[in-house]
Amino acid sequence: TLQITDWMDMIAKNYSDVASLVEYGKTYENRPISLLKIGPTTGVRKKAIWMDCGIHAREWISPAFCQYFVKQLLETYKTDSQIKEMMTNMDFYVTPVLNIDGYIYTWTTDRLWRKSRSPGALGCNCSCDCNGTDLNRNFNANWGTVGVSFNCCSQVYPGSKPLSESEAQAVVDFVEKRKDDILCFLTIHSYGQLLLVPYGHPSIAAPNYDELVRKSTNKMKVGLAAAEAIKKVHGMEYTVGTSPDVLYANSGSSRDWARLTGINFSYTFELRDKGEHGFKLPEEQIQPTCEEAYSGAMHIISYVHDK
Ligand code: ING
Ligand code: ZN
Repeated sequence: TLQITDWMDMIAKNYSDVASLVEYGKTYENRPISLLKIGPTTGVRKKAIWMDCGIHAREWISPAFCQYFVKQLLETYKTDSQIKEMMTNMDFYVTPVLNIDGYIYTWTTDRLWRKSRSPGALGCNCSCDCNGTDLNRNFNANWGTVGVSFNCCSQVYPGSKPLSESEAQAVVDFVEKRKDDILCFLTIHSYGQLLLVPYGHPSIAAPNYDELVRKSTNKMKVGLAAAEAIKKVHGMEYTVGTSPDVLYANSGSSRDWARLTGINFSYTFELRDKGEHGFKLPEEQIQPTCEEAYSGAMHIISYVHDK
């Protein structure tokens, strides 16, 4: 089995007072999809933070970050009063690897695999391995309109219909049920050093775009200030904006879906680097990348908590 699965079991066992495993779906190859729910049971209904990693198989720094994030929370909440207060008021739902089938495939067969592992569209055949749907094009958010290809061999094949993939459906089922409580939705990718806000579609704008990126009450900023917080750690520059602003338009992303469903704060993190090593980020950069991203994520999380 996946080492990360063993690690999740270990965390739930060793921190059973504040951490538990929740299975909320199955992958195409029938592996359980689980998250760690972090936060003490208080007897009152709590707000929550969503974080998922490993929606794209080859972006290995992403699952590493989710594990770092969980470890930091659990190792610091007893002594750090701010983390303790946040954990009292909010649960953290963290999925370290969403696309488990694809992730395993990157270890066994093809290091640069991106998509799920389900068979493509009916009648999809070519000499290459054309399995898989881009899970970050499969959500119900302007599905199939921009930044996709209906060639099933494409890396950005959006699937035969919205939510054709069980992995995407699992996220929707879990989040929909709790959407009134989820204050922010963070989905972690690599690479590019970006903090992306809704929407990926060029002709729609989030009503709170200004707050997501720039300014708000009390001169606090969210996106740009998160990028500042990241820079303070190891000097790395992260760019903040929508996908069409910073790179290219896309549709069907989980970030856009989360914003459309009413979660006001929805961000994609694109971790290191800017392309020098790309998906094959050197081992010595894992720790510093996690440290800076933690600082950026915590800026956003404390903002939505205090708001
Ligand atoms: N990037 C994301 C993707 O789904 C994205 C997000 C979209 C970034 C458009 C920039 C522009 O393609 C990765 N790395 O998966
Ligand atoms: Zn990605």
